[in-house]
Amino acid sequence: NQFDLVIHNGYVVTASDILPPSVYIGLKDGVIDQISARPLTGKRVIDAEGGYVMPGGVDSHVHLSQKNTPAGDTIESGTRSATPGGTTTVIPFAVQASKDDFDVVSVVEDYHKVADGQAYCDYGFHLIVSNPNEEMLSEQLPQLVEKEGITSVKVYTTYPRYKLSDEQLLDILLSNRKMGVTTMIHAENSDIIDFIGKKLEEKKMIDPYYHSVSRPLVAEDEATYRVISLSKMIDVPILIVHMSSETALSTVREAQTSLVPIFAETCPQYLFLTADYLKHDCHHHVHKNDSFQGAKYICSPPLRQTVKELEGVWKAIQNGTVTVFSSDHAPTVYDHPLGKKAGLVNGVPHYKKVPNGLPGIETRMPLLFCKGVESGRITPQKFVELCCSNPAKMYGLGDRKGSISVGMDADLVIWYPKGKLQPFSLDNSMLHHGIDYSPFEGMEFSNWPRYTILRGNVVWDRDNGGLIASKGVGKYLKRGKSSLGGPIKELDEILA
Ligand code: DUC
Ligand code: ZN
Ligand code: ZN
Ligand code: ZN
Repeated sequence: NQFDLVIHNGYVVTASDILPPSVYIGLKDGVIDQISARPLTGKRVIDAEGGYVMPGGVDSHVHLSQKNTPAGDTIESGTRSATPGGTTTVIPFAVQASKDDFDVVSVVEDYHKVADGQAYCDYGFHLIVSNPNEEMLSEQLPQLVEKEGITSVKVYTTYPRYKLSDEQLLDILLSNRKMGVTTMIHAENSDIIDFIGKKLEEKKMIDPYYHSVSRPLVAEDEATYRVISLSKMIDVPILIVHMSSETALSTVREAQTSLVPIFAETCPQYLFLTADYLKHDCHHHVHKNDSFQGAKYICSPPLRQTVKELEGVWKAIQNGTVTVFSSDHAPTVYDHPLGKKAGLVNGVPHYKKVPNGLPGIETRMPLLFCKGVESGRITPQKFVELCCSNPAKMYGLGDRKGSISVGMDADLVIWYPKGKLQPFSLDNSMLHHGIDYSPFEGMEFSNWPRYTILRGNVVWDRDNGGLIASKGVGKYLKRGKSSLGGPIKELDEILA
């Protein structure tokens, strides 16, 4: 019984267990065929040398080839940057970019055309809804669920073009409840942001740094409380994306304690970066002499002010409030007239004109591995739960992605044994995305994915060839419904 690939001599980690290095994993025809206490033989054998063997990462929040982001990463360049960072599945967004475009079925078809044959890892699509009308909710969305396996939508409480009213949010929450669709919500109070924005404008406080001032914690706190209230009313699960506030996370935890199905996502930028990166007079060596470089760190919600605030997010990771750790990879090229430099008009910087978002697909797992697992803040199992298993289950991929179990896709990451890799400082030239910087440049890494395996094939071998997959190996994933909990009560008869 010859396997295509056998992996042994590594600590095999799932969200619940760590198996000893004596275990052998036999891969065949793209799936995990056997997990054995006795030796297995294969056409190829990888000795993990005592490193961790983990499921391939699932990055369930990335923006690739998005129509409204011309200087961003494409499906090709974004997924090229996925497997070298341990991620084997991504879920980017198809966008209802115009409020009048209710034909979201053709919107998704267009995204398929752009993605076909381009991906280096497996992918699905979420749908961003900017205007839910009755007909779209009752006709187009059910088609996307049934035919395309698009079982999640993202909605916004901010940005003029995307922002939904509370009534619109209730409409889509109810519709999603009836279809078993997961709702991702960007929660920031847009009136607070507009109000402060006007004051800053009057005072000519418009440098990149003021982006963070214009979007205070209270904007996230209020909107989080509000969307949880709306979710309670409908009794439907929601996942609040890219959370950055300890107070908002406490509100999530209270809701979870009272058994309301609220899920929270956070991202590396809210654990590792503070707002001083936005200032041109800070002392990070990466900023050199360009006073506009703070624009590289503009994202929403913004980087928070103090390390104490980052600690609040760490607490929510450690105590189980956070369900999903994603990158929110939403980059634009810095030195490009439609990228970050769009915020420099005739040499004058204006934060409002800077596209929001950071690159981070490739650094998501190495950052949390080095600064979470190796530093002892979280267990290896917690890491797998946040980066692999929970995002797979949340978005209807739990039967094939995010764990190491017989019958599941053979997507695996093998890390270096502790101490084997000489710690190094990150440089953008080490990354595989299409972006001319990383916000994490200059940070020290003590580990990195040594091998990444996608459906049984080694696609990343750091020491022998690097990225060895060709584009097009990634396949579209029709997803099922979330297995992470749903409504807890009968639907109110007024809503039925
Ligand atoms: N929200 C995201 O999810 N990504 C980038 C910017 C934003 O506001
Ligand atoms: Zn968002
Ligand atoms: Zn700096
Ligand atoms: Zn995003």
